[in-house]
Amino acid sequence: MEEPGTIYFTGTAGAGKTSLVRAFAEWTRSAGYDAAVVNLDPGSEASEDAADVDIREWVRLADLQDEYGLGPNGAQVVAADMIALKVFEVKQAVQEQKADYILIDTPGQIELFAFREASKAIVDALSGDRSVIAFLYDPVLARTAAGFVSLLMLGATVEFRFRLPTVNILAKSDVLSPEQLREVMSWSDDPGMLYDAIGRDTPTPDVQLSTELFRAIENMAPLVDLVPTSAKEASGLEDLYRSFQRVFAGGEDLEPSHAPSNE
Ligand SMILES: Nc1nc2c(ncn2[C@@H]2O[C@H](COP(=O)(O)OP(=O)(O)OP(=O)(O)O)[C@@H](O)[C@H]2O)c(=O)[nH]1
Ligand SMILES: [Mg+2]
Repeated sequence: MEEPGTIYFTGTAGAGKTSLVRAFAEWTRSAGYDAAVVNLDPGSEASEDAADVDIREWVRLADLQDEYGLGPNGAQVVAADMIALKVFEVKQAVQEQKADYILIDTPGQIELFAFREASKAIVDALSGDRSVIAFLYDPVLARTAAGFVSLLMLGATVEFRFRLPTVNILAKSDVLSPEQLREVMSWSDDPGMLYDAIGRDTPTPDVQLSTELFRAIENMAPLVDLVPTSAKEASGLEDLYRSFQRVFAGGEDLEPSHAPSNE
């Protein structure tokens, strides 16, 4: 059997990860593939029935808060490390699913997923050759030029941490008007449009971007290749599937898109 495709859905709090995982699982199943949903968020308040493998079976945020008298943030940090101790159990439960696609929902607080060593250990343990990060752009942030640039950098940081190819997604695209959607999409096609929009948002000369920073953005923006999706309207899911397939088909030749080339 071919190794399953493993997809980590990540993005800022409330970006739409859980909703997109579910909508994409439904789409994938209706297209005739087996998709297993894995919840890695110990603080999730969603029903446990929706996930095939749920970290809350082993680590639950509310229990940690009660047990150790921790606040929500402290408990998240402890939980992130405890998840790493359960990685063998999680991996076994995931393998038992025998699915074509493993869709992994990650914790709401992206810094816990992106910056803690424990998460790297989990991703290393669960990832095979066919693994990808799905990085969600929250449209509320993405629709301003400054927010778009921040997400561009955050996405690159996540990619750099995990060294996995990344598919960038404009989530909840239904909340944007057609004009807003066109503008946001133009920023990843044409860095000049992004630069103009940054200038419009920050007209004071001393807060203009330095040439060096703009050069970095100019190089990064075209690599973003945003895929607009909406879990609410179940739109863009086929395009998303194709983007994942392109990454999986690239196999070993595919390097993280922001990695410096050797040429
Ligand atoms: N309009 C619209 N709203 C959405 C969509 N997807 C999610 N939402 C709403 O956005 C909010 C956050 O959605 P979630 O799916 O819980 O986002 P999340 O990234 O998993 O959130 P955390 O795990 O708490 O970080 C909820 O109120 C959802 O109803 C979408 O495609 N369109
Ligand atoms: Mg969630």
